[in-house]
Amino acid sequence: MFTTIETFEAEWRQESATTQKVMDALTDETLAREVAPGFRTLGRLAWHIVTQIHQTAVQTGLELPSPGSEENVPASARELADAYRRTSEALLDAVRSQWTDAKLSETNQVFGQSWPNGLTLRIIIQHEVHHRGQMTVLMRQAGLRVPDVYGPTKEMWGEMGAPEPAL
Ligand code: NI
Repeated sequence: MFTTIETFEAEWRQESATTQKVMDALTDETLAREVAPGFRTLGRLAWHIVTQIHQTAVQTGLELPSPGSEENVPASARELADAYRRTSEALLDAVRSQWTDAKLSETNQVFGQSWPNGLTLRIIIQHEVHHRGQMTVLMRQAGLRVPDVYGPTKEMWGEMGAPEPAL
């Protein structure tokens, strides 16, 4: 869990910039791509990341604007990516303006569990990273170019003229 706002801010800026690259690579045509029949589409998965930032954070008492309901998935990739940008910035603004480091060790009921606020922030990041990984698989299957997340993509190895690393 986080014990200082400074360490959360550094990690959130890095992870949300990476998630933004993934969101920015979506297209209107690929939003409806399903994981498997009856499972979340690529658009719904992306929107779940956006709405859960807000849904989780407000349970700690943080106040930030809602991006909209989880049921109303935007049909526009641009709209979805913009909503992620606004919501990820709103979370950081809320933490920085409404909390001090001491607040991170206070506990709140989140999804029925007693979590220190610093743990809730950690879980928001892990939840996002988990679904972001699912998104990049679906994006590959949909024929989209996937941005680098924690290292170069297959395309980037080729563009760098370097042999791909052994698996
Ligand atoms: Ni989830």
